[in-house]
Amino acid sequence: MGKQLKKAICCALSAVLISVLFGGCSFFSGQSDNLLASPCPSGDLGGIQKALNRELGSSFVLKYAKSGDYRSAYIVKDFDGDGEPEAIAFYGVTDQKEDELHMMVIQNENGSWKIASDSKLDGTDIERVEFGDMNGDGVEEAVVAWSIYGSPETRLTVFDLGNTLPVELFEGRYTDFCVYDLNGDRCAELTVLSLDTIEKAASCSFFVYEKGNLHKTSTVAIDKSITSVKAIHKSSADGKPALYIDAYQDAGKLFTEVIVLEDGKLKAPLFDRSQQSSLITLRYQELTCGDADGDGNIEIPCSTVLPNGSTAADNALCLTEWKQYEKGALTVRERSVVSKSLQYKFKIDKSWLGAFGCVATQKNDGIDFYDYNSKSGFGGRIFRLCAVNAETYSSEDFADWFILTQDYKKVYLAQITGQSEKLRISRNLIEQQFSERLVEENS
Ligand SMILES: [Ca+2]
Ligand SMILES: [Ca+2]
Ligand SMILES: [Ca+2]
Ligand SMILES: [Ca+2]
Repeated sequence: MGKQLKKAICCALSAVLISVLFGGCSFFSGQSDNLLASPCPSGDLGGIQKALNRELGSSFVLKYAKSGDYRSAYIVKDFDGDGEPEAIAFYGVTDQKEDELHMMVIQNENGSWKIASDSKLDGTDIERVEFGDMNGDGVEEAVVAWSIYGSPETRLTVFDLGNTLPVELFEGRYTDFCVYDLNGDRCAELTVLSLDTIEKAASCSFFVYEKGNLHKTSTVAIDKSITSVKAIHKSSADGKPALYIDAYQDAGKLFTEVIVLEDGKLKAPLFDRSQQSSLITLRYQELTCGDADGDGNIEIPCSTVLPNGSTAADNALCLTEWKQYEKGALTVRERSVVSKSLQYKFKIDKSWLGAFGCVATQKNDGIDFYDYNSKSGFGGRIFRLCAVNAETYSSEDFADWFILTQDYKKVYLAQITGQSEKLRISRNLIEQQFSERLVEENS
């Protein structure tokens, strides 16, 4: 790796870091189309920009991806596998009648950046860019998702950038997509989720590289009540690759669709064909899948409303059962009550089921736990939890509480306020069952 490259990467990283830290920098902005109006980046990134300016003058604006991991003005990567970096930049031509979207590949030749190719895309905006080696040559292809201003339709184009000119491997519509090795052959494939709001249909399709193109090899129907996708998790089920799609249903509720590959065919095992539904995982809090119990496997949060006395529906809370999909079924790995603002959870032992109720308190994202039994109903309050802003926390205000944990944002506290008929509450137990993390970081 040459000094120039290291410098370029350092610049790119520091620019991203600065923009993450200070928010306002146009380098990482999802909205800004106007980098050139802001101060030029220094060093080699400045070299890339100079190359663009030389080629295009000033009649262009850089286009930034609206979401995903690649949202900077230039993506610097080794696109052809020769060990040296190239850059791609997306830009719109401003002196045309209609906004034209282009992708430019810029190469570094003996320390100076030169335009290698310029391709016109049919859209006006970049939605997201992802990479994956789909043809197995050891170099990643680019999946460029784009849209046309004012149109709800989103499309993606897959480019092989390993040649002098970009080669288009695929182009088609998508609602969401994922680049992941779903068949375990060490090459990535493209899985495309499509919603057809007019036909009221939803499906996932699987695209595999063969002889210079991506070919659709399998499609599976999924729950058509999906209105939008919150997240697609690249994970596994039964030791094989699997996708977990967290999607919104009509009323803003989340559920999860699992996608696996069996004998080359896509399957959606949670989709009940007779009911045309996957709502077995429907939940009332905006929880996404994750590794709740820290065993390395992903779980799906499923919820049921807990007894809440006669408080307003807004203050009701759920028992969340984190279920692992394995051997064709959902198995509970952890039970917990998650605070209304999703800031912390309290793990519930199986022996507690049916013996407690919960009420959310608006102030400090609190949870009050109450005694409960099926005969006498909702009883007295047993203990309380809350999360106080670290800036405003004062120990005098919480003299009867004890601190569970704290970080630079929040102080998490608990207070024992009564006795339960069945549950043995102690400070030690509350400390054990409390967690300020809902799921492990890398899930
Ligand atoms: Ca290269
Ligand atoms: Ca490749
Ligand atoms: Ca594969
Ligand atoms: Ca787990």
